[in-house]
Amino acid sequence: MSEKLLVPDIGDFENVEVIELLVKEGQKIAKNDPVVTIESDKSSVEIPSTLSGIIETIKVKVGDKVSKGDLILNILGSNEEYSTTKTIPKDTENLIKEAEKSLEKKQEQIIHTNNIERKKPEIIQVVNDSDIDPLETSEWLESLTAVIEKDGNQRAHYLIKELINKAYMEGANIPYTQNTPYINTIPVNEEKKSNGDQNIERRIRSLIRWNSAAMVVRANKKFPELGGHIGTFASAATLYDVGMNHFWRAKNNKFGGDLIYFQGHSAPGMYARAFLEGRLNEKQLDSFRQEVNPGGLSSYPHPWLMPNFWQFPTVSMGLGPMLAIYQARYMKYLINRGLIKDEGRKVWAFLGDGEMDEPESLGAIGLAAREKLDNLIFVINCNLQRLDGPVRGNGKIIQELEGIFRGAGWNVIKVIWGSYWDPLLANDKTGHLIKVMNETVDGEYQAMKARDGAYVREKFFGKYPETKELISSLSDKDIWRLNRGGHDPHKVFAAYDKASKNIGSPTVVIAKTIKGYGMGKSGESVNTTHQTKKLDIDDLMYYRDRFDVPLTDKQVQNIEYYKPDQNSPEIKYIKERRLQLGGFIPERTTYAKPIKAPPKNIFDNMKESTGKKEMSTTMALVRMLTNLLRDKNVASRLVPIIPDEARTFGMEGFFQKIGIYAHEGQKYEPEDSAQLSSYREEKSGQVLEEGINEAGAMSSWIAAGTSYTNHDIEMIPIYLFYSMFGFQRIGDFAWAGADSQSRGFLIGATAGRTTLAGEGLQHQDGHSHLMASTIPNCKSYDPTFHYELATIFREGLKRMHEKKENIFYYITTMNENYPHPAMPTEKSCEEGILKGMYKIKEFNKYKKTKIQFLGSGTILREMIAGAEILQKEYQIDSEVWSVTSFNELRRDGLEVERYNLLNPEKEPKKSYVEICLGKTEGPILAASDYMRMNSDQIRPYINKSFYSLGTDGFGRSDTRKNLRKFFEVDKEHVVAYGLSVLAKEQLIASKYAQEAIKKYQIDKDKPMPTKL
Ligand SMILES: Cc1ncc(C[n+]2csc(CCOP(=O)(O)OP(=O)(O)O)c2C)c(N)n1
Ligand SMILES: [Mg+2]
Repeated sequence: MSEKLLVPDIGDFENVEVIELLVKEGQKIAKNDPVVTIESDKSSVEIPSTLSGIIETIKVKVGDKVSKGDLILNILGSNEEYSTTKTIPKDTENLIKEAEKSLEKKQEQIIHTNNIERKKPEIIQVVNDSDIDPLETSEWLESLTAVIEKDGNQRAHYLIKELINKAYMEGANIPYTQNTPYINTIPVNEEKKSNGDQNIERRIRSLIRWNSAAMVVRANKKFPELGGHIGTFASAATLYDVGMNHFWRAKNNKFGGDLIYFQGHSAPGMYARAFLEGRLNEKQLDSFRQEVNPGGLSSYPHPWLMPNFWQFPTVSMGLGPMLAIYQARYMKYLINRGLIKDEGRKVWAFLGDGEMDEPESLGAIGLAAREKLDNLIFVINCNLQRLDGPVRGNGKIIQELEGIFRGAGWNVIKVIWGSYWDPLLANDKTGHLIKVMNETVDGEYQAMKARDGAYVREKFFGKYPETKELISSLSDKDIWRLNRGGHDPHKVFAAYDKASKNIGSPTVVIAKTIKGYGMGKSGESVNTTHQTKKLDIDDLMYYRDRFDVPLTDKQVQNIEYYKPDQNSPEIKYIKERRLQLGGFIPERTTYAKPIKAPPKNIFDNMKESTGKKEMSTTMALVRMLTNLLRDKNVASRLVPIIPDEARTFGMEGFFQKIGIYAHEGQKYEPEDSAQLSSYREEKSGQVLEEGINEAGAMSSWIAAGTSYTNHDIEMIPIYLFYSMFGFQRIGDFAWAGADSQSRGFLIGATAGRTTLAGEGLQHQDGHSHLMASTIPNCKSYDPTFHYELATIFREGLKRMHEKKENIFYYITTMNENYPHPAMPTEKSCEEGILKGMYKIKEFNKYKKTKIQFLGSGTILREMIAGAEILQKEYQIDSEVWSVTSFNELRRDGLEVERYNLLNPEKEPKKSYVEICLGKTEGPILAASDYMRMNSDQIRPYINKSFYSLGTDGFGRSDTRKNLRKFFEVDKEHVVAYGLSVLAKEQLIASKYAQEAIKKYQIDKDKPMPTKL
């Protein structure tokens, strides 16, 4: 029987144009197959079939206007209604899944709690002066102990929670704290023991410590200007070594590899380890920070400079933590979309406690918890110092971070005290030791480690008679040996073990260490540690002795590296450990297959004139993406990323079509569920809808753009944003993305100072191209017409994703609607579009006077209109050039100029600008919707009079027409300035210019827009 397919609810729109028929009569279709594309002036969407069967008749054609309820086609043989009633409703299904999951989890927990071997806990009564009834307190505590013993921690936790709830309901104002006492999170009896050989691991660690310090000292002895850091790695060596020996699995043909974000300025430690592993040689160590010649070791992790070694640039504080969070999120995205296997891979990020002050460092921790990123582990090295001094001299950074992360929903593991403290804490029957630990501020902790055991005895243990008594049998040396958790491999191992087994939330290991650990008087725990890059002979001797490095005094004086023989137990051990863990880390490789670029004709509809139909380039881009989603090679690899602007760019159709990624699916019936573009969240959703979060969106873009190396799958991220909130907002991330060799598209939508009319000063972008030009591997384009955009986009797909060039594209698109002409048929047009300019129009009627117009973006249209007026009203000929990229033209010019200067004896090469304009007649007037500096970039590469117009100054809200008049880039100004230029060049009389200025009411006395 025949069924009707009607236009569904398309939201607020009526009379929307059909722009494509995607099916034919007689064709067999399945439910959800797209049948037509419709386009309003704001967005274009495909209408999917709600029925399956054979198409009997199609009732619409291209160009028809349709509204809700109109008949699209008749289908024969359908017996399926578009209805969800036959399946379990989405939210019910989710509910069932959720319930099943939580049942499983509960059972797991019960098994887990029963398995823990628990030492009978002793009651530690924390001394508190405000305790008005200590006896009552101890009764409560005893009851709690009994519960823990009998029914376990979970039960105790439940009871406490109920008590708090009850007190809250009774009106008690209970102060809330996210903090636990200043001791390790993992009790001694629950510490998982390492099966490693501790002696040999210590020896290896000592050698790595020595070699990394030696590398920095040697480099600075030779060239004192080079800089470098010793103190940071010295504090973090154990944190890294335990990971390297026991936890971090490398990428190989069987496993995707854990991803480790190393703290930027601990790089010397990574080089020193690679030296022992035989991956770097002495000569390379000696070229630390000398990166100009091949083989030098980069100052910090920079994949651009060491593309086979470093994976993640981290040295700009705060980027690493955010990038790592989004990397972990992206890994889950790939898994949930079925693009990679779930192999239990982890993302580890090493951060400094000072670095945590950066807003970015904490900016996305909520997302990590919300998305249950249990594949993510932060390790914060709390050496209590940053560059200038203490991180929190008057407070406690570890407690502060604990509160913040716990509050955000993370699993927090504090590693504060080393094993030597265990017996003291066990004997602290009165709770005074914990009391001192809680009371002592970081400034004091730091000062103590800059002194000696006697000082610690007096200042720390001396605070109370009970604590003084506790250490009465210890010598000052014993006291000095009381170690911090982050320097104790047992404690670190236990923390990592627990972190890597945690399910359902991200983990942060907060480890307490000493900055400059082992550096002695000149560098340990002192405010200047961070910048210590030279050690004198006494310090070096001390360092050697402290870590038992087997070097003679003479060798120490020569600051020699130490590498044991290939067959030594140390080297064998280090290699065996890495073999067990699958290979070396860090190592950057890629085995991703290229994505075949779509056929040339995929964007053919963009080469035709749109006739009278008006369209913005943003809309043209969305159309292109819709086309791409039909290309089987490309479709699944697209990663559209949007920070809450899909509707602004007319992309809401993507919500239904490919879904919004949501790790928990959609637990609710969306408000607009009846509509075609309803808000659809799905576990396998493709769109990354990041919310109002440009930094996060950019981090996702980088994760997806480096997928080819981190996950061995080439992906095509396309991040669309308000161009004003692009580079200037996330510039540092863009730089990191470039360093990481991210491949993908950045689309600065609603671009241009006057093209975006109503939004005003903070929205109107007149400079993003200049910022884009600062990044060497960023190709940027400012196209005007749909075929230019399509040509650039396809080339980008080909170069980046098929040919695997390490470049990325920044393309601006606009929201101005206008008709688009057909692509010129000259062969050179495509080449010109890609190189940066081509001739789009020539006015040739009078052959008297001529001017060359160079226009970019929407201002090109003002120039074409101005040229027409000049021809018609002033008999002046012109050639109009569409400049798709002043940036690319400048790059070409720079290179050609350099070649010519370096080869004075040779025939000079011509820049592309000169090739285009060298033989043309008349002066040049260039303009764009950006600052004049944008077009001025090419001035040096053409030996002709060159003038420019642009939108220098603060943006402001007004109509497009008024804005263009204000910034003097409308067609009237093009005419007046054009005449003036010709008068100045003595090609016409000045009276024409004067008349035009008057005619168009151009106020000569108005100050420069930059002054308004
Ligand atoms: C955005 C940014 N600002 C400043 C710096 C310069 N800088 C490098 S390391 C450092 C101090 C880092 O302290 P912390 O994070 O505690 O690391 P630690 O060396 O103590 O482990 C500073 C200010 C930088 N690299 N990046
Ligand atoms: Mg620090």
